[in-house]
Parts: sequence; C-alpha cells; structure tokens
Amino acid sequence: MVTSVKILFLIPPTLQDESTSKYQLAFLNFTAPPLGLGYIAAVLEENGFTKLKIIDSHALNLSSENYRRILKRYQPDFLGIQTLTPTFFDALNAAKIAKEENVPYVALGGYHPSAMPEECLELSNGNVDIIFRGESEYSTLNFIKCIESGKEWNLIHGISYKGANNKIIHNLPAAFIKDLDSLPLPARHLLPMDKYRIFGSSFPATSVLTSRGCPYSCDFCSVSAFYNAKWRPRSPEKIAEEIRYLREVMNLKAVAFVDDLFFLSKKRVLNLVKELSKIQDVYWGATTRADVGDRSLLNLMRKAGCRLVFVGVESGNQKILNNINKKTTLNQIENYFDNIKKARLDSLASVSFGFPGETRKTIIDTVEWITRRLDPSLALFTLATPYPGTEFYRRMRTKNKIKEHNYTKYNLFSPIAEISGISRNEMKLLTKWAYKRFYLRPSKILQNSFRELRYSLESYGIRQFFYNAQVFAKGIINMKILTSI
Ligand code: B12
Ligand code: SF4
Repeated sequence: MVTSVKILFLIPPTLQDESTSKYQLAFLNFTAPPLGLGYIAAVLEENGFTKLKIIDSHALNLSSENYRRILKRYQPDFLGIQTLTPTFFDALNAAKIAKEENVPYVALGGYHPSAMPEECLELSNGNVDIIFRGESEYSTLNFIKCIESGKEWNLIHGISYKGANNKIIHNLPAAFIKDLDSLPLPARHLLPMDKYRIFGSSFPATSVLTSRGCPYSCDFCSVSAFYNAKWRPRSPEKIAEEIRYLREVMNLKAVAFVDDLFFLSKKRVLNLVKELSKIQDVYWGATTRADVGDRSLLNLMRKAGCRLVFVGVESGNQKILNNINKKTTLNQIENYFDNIKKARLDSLASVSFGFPGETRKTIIDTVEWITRRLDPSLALFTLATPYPGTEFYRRMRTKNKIKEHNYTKYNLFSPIAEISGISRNEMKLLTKWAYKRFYLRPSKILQNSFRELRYSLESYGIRQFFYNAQVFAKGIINMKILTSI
C-alpha cells in the first residue's frame, strides 16, 4: 500500500536520431501539448492527488539520461507513459529505465497499447505492469485509488495486466465519458506551455479539444477504431470559457482545434463561432472533412478569428477514396476548397500516398490535381500507414503486405506496406517530388509570402512574417531528411 501517491506522466525521450524525429515537428512547425495527459492529471488533481508531474520529453528536448535523473530525484510511485505506435520503443526504453530506478507501477496508455495490449505487455519483459486501454481519465483515477488503498485491480475497467502464471487479464473496457463538459480543463499548468507552437506561430500557442471521436469509419484512421465511431461534443459555452482562460490568464492568442471532426454539427459550430466572436485577439484553425461546413459557415468562422482549415483530402482518385471508405467525392472536395478561398481562409490539404489501388499514375495525378485545381495554401503529403487496430492494418496483414515491422518507422513518412508496381524507394522519391512540385513554384512562393505578410500585419505582427520565412526555409531543408528516413 502506498500513501500520498507520487505520480509522473511522461512523453518518453526519443531514441531516434535527432534529425529524423525533429523533422516532423519542424516541417509544419506544429508542436502541441499532450492534452490527454493534461486531462488525466486534471481529474487526479480534482480528486485530491496533487503530487503530480507531467514531463514532455519532446518539448523539453530531454535525453534518456535527463529523464533518469528526473526519476532519481522525484521517485514516483506511478509512472504513466503516453505511447503512440512510432513511440512504442521509446516507451519501452522509458519503462526499462523506470524499473531500474525502482518505480513500483509502470503503465502505458494511448493509441498503440489500446490496440495491442498483449503485445505491449509481452515485449516489455516485465517492465510494464499495466496497460490502460481507451479513454483513461477515470480508469487512471480508480487505479491510483487502488494503489493508495491496497485494493485489488480486478474491478477497474479499461486495464490489462499479467495475473497468476503470467496469464494476461483484460478487464472490461472503460466506458466513454458521457458528458465531456463534466471534465475539468486540461492541467496545462503542469506543462511547458512556452514550448508549443502551432502552424507557423512565432509565439506560444496551444491545441484545444472541442469534441472527441468521429462517426465516420475511414479504414486507415486510428481515431475511429479507438473511439468506436462515436462522436461527443463539448458545449460552446465551456469551450469559450477555456479559450477566454487561455487568452486572459495564459496570454495565448493562437489555438488549434485538434478534434477529429470539428465540423460535424453546423448548429454547434455556429453557436461556438458566436461565443468566440466575443473574445478579442484570438486566432484559430480547425480540422474537417470536405463534405461538412458550407460557405456561410466558413465566412462566419473567418470573422470569429479562424485562419486555417485543415482538410483530410487523402487522395485525388475517386476509386481510392471509395477503397478506404472515405465517403467523400472529388466534386465535394473541389467545391469545398473553392469556398474556403472565397471565405479568405488558409487551407491545408492532407494527402496520403499508398492506399489500396494506388499506382505511380494516381500519385502523379493527385499531386497535379492538388497543385492546379485545389491550390490550398499548404499541402501535407504523407505515406499511408497501417496503424494497428485499424481496418487498413487488418487488410494489409491478412494479405501479408506489411513489409516494415519496426514500429518506430510508423511515422507517416516511411513506406510500411507493399504497393504493387512501386518500390519503397520510389515511394520516397515520389513524396519528395510532390513537395517540390507543390511548394517550389514561383507563384506559390509569392502567394504564400503575400498571404503571410497580410496575416502578420493584420493579426500577429511583423515578427511573425520573418519567423515564417525562416520556418519555410527550414521546411525545404528538412525535405531532404524526410525522404532519407
Ligand atoms: C495533437 C496531435 C499531435 C501533436 C501532440 C501529440 C501529443 N503529445 O498528444 C503532435 C503534433 C506533436 C503530434 C505528433 C504526431 N502524431 Co499526433 N495527434 C494529435 C491529435 C490530432 C490529437 C491528440 C490529442 O490531444 N488527443 C486528445 C486526448 C484527450 O486524447 P489522447 O491524447 O488520445 O489521450 C487519451 C487516451 O489516449 C489515453 N491516454 C493517452 N496517453 C496516455 C498515457 C497514459 C499513461 C494513460 C493512462 C492514458 C493515456 O487517455 C487520454 C485521456 O482519455 C491525435 C488525434 C486524436 N484525436 O487523438 C493525433 C494522433 C495521436 N497522432 C498520430 C500520429 C501518427 C502522430 C505522428 C507520428 C505524426 C507525424 N509524423 O508527425 C507524430 C508523432 C510524434 C511523436 N513522436 O510522438 C496518430 C497516432 C496513431 C497511432 N496509432 O499511434 C493520431 C491518433 C492521428 C491519427 N488519426 O492517426 N500529434
Ligand atoms: S479520417 Fe477523419 S473523417 Fe475519417 S474516421 Fe478519421 S477522423 Fe473521421
């Protein structure tokens, strides 16, 4: 039994070569706080557990040795490590160090362990005691209460662990939180908030979540698998309360709504836009599909401080969109980008190469369509990655098409699955070509420069303009790193 439990949550230090891991963050200049850990910590604080720390090793640039020193000094009773598929081996390394430093309870949580609890426990060689599956605010609270009181874990929902004879036990799944408004705001005060930047901000910024989950079921998406295709919104009033706090208390003026699907309910966005219009000097961006949110809504969003809309386009080929169950049409996507432009918003088109049906020709056609027809402000070209737990993973595995088994490479920039007729090396070259084709056009460079200048003058100040020029240059340099991963 442990009294007054000391708790540490961790984004594990990276084991990857620095240039590779840094690339992802540098290219889009997007680093966001781990809101999931922030929410868990806030619920624990609310319930009287105040011996709490969150260490974001990425934001703080911590090495394994720095992290070991923190463990020695703090000596937590419970360590919870956030684990995405590409950070799985980082998490195992952090767990091993924790056991060497005698941390009694070491846990993994997040997308990857939720999809692969057994494999995670097996590969950890006894360094991980417990896996949290799914949404974990209340399962973590219940677990911490158990270790404080010395009670058994068998009634806690949402956890997996090894029982007698090393047999893996999966307790019942944790229920989804019905009313997201009942959650406290994420414990940002425990995070290094001065370190986070969103798309090109020269000053600190943050992510915010206005809903969880998504009712669609795109084959490749970890989110629909994780949240069981359920969507739950927060109320506009609660979101506005958070934004007001961020603006007035934390002095942040740029926010990325990182929901999986910000736009699902037009009524909710309209109400939210109304609330946000009352808060001065806050600029924001949000994610969407191309079939939700019409022109009038986009116009209102612009007035309420929206500057960037991130659209999951995925492919410029209708058959491929159908193959991945995206349920959008090329026509809808074209209209949507036209509307975004008319509303004077910036757009980011996110595209992945390598879904079923992809050929060299479909990649080239997609890039030309994006460049000439959609002409978004920014484009993100990634490689289709079969994340464990998704339908895409199951299909690729059944067909024996997964050729890369090192999870560290599941970073959206390394070829993982085989695509008939295109070698892995050619996939990298095609991605590199796509970036060049899209960004290195004189018209695009001019257009982006003017737009940045205009935004800097009307919203963020001229310092922002020079900062962005430097980010763009870094991005170009990083393209080399991208294709050498
Ligand atoms: C913002 C964001 C980022 C930010 C910040 C990430 C962070 N540290 O949280 C940045 C830009 C840094 C980022 C980077 C990447 N990301 Co990202 N990101 C997101 C996004 C859009 C929102 C994250 C978020 O705030 N969620 C909201 C909170 C409430 O949920 P949560 O974090 O999942 O936490 C809950 C549970 O998962 C669980 N939990 C999570 N961690 C832990 C830990 C413990 C101990 C416990 C008990 C529980 C627990 O409890 C939490 C509360 O309920 C998600 C999509 C999504 N909806 O989650 C993708 C997502 C997590 N990212 C993803 C990917 C692939 C990446 C990158 C590889 C992309 C890239 N190439 O750049 C990198 C990896 C960076 C790295 N090396 O770690 C994938 C992960 C897929 C997978 N199977 O691993 C997702 C799911 C997107 C997707 N649809 O595929 N990302
Ligand atoms: S890709 Fe977007 S629309 Fe599709 S399931 Fe995932 S979050 Fe929903």
